[in-house]
Amino acid sequence: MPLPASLTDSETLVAPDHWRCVDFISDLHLQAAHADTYAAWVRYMSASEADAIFILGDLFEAWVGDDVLDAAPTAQERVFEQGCQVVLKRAAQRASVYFMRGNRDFLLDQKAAQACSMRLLDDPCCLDFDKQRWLLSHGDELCTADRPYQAFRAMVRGSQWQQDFLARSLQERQGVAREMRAQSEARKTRGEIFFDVDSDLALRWLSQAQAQTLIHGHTHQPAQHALSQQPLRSRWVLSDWDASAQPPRLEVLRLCKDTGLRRLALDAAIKT
Ligand SMILES: [Mn+2]
Repeated sequence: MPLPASLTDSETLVAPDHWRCVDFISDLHLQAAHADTYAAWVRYMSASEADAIFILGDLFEAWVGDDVLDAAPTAQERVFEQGCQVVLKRAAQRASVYFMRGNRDFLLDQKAAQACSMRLLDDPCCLDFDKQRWLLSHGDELCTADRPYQAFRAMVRGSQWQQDFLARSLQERQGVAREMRAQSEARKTRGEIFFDVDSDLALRWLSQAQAQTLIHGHTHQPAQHALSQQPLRSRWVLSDWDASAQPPRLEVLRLCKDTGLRRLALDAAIKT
């Protein structure tokens, strides 16, 4: 499997000196129907102590095109989309907010990013912070054993498919997105095998990027994996968010100059 083009002429973000802490979150799967998780995210975005917030994909359960921001068909959806926009813009006044597309919100583009004051990141990309290089990715591209998904991904990331899809009406696109989610739920209920990140490929990405640590989401399997000792390489997996789970899953991965990487529960991550 070749390395992604974006890694070979890799986008590297150099953190400004004054940044002390940066946060990573992903897989919030925000949607109008899940008010609790949305409310928790609003609390987090309005009071995080970090200098920068990196959203590594699947912020939204679905994103069918940037026109949802001004043309969502139902009042509930309009309130939700516009609420998200306000929350992101406010957060961007205090911190730098970065967004990388996930497999659910891969259609979020420059127009919405600008309207929400987020800076779009390539997947993968590098962050130089605290004298180290960190490799950031959503993570779905690394789950190579899931061949049907990789074929689907290659199709929907192509410009022709996206042009055709975006040419359809908003209602039609939402119908397609609902169908895709139902299929994915059905696969989960049937207990189809769970695919994880390919460790060898993760190591190759790291060595190519000359980074020590990969930070990604997507698999909803929060953990820290040692990939190699010499040189020291590891990957940290972000948790998904679900305020209704018992116990609730609302976790932030914070990287600070003095303390390195730490997982924080929502209440520990915000100013009170
Ligand atoms: Mn995902």
